[in-house]
Amino acid sequence: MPLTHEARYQDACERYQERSVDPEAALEHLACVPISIHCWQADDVGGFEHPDAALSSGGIQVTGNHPGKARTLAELQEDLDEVLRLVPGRHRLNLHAIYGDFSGKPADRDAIGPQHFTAWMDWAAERKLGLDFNATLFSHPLAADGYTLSHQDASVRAFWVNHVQRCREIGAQMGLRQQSPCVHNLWIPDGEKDQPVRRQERRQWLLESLDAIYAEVFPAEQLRDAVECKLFGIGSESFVVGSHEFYLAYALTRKKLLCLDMGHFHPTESIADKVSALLPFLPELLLHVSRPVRWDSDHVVLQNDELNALMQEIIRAKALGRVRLALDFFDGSINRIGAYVTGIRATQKALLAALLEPTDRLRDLEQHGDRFARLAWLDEQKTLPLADVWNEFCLRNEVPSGAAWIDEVSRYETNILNRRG
Ligand code: RNT
Ligand code: ZN
Repeated sequence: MPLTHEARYQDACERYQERSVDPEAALEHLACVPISIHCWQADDVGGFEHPDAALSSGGIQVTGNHPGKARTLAELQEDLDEVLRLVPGRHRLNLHAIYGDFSGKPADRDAIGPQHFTAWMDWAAERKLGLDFNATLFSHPLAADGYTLSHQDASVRAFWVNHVQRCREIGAQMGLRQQSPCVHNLWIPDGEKDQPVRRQERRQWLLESLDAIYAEVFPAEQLRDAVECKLFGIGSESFVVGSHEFYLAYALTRKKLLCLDMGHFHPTESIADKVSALLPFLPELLLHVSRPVRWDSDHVVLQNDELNALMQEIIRAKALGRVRLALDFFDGSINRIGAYVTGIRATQKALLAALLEPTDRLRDLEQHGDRFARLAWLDEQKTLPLADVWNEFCLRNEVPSGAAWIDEVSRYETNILNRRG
């Protein structure tokens, strides 16, 4: 007779309890952590400004043409509803400015306003989802030469300053309506393929643009501002204006959130280690959970060592209240809904694994200098029955447990995605 899930969960609980870990407490904790789900995986960062818009000129790239890409706001919402059916917990939706409701009345980036996002605000309210927001400074003629807020032409800089100001207003409206602060994140593609000589001027222009953008102050209950650094991108291999040092200094002096994207650092550089290095100085961090593979920073997230280490550091620092989790990946070569669900569930599993760590015991061993036992217990932890606790979380949240969601994604592909033209 195969064991029932109940029996397995019971057994798992006992095994964690032997290590002084309470799985029930971990599940309660996990239920309170929203993941800000990026809107841009379902349509390859296309947005709705033009009927056949494709990601362009942003130093980021989507590859693949798997059928069923969302082409309209309605299709994207349909896809997101399917995603939400397959992931446990209550989450947030992270919108980019190019995803507004522009039906019939196109608006340039410097002319968008909250009215273009009423449809999303209604949609999110019905589902009790919080919204986050991002200005879009790519896929636009005024970003085509690789510079936006640090452009040499003051009128181009002013255009983009205006855009980001409008985006912050939209974010503040969202925050007001949902009674939970909207995180507005700013990433710009500015940089160059080959060795510029005006690094200093570029960074000075960016600094001035940012100060102009943030001159308007919104209540913290409505809006939180984050800035995102990067090491390099496609076409910005030699120089990125908004580097880590630049934005770290900016966030520290201007009291902004720093956004750390897991794919924006040197390949062997640990983002996990940055959590405890930055939190003594910054009020909050925003994380872009992603998976770098060679030159790409945006592969579908998996529960790998990097992700586990990141979650462990957040939990060990008791910093969940000060670290916001957002996703950032896009893959057009596989079922896009499957990509979403894989990444969201992987993020939650890594978080659960960290919540199930016998941290008190490990601390104790460390304090007593028993480094061998600390190492051994850390590795022992990896083969404990995480899956049974995870399945319990899924069942309590009425979403498929185990691998059952994979068939659901395939069914959605047959019934919905393959019928899109
Ligand atoms: C790009 C940044 C940025 C984007 C999104 C679409 O390298 O990671 O966060 O991925 O804004
Ligand atoms: Zn990012």
